[in-house]
Amino acid sequence: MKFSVSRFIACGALVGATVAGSLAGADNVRAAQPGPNPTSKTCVPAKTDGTSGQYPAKASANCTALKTVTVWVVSDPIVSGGFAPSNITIKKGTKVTWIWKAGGHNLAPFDPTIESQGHKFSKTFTKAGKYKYSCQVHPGQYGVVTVK
Ligand SMILES: [Cu+2]
Repeated sequence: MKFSVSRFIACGALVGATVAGSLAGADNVRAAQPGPNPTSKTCVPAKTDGTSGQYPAKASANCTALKTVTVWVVSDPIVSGGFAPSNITIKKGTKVTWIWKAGGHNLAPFDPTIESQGHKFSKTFTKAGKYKYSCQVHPGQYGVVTVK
């Protein structure tokens, strides 16, 4: 499946690059344009995620039907960095995996090292609560996980 990642401009990467990519293993990640999702119609990024902020997005993506959720760490033409989806609601026991689609971002406090494109970090949330995180490189790059 081919999709354009031109909206997700990597720090220091080519603008407008088109890549062939597979979405295998991701329950909720969609390509740059929304499309049919086999597992969830609600656990999808906000339109502002990766395009213009704000972070986290105002509306929380309902990911409670999923046991694994993937969040992309992206760049953003306005904020410089973003998450997609940046605001998710999950159930206890759900494993969230962040995949760096662009380099030069971190995930404080979960994974505070600044990482390159391709890096992955996973965390299984076992307690209810609201977990805020951010990239310390880019002011305004925030995300939130609400665990019910
Ligand atoms: Cu960042």
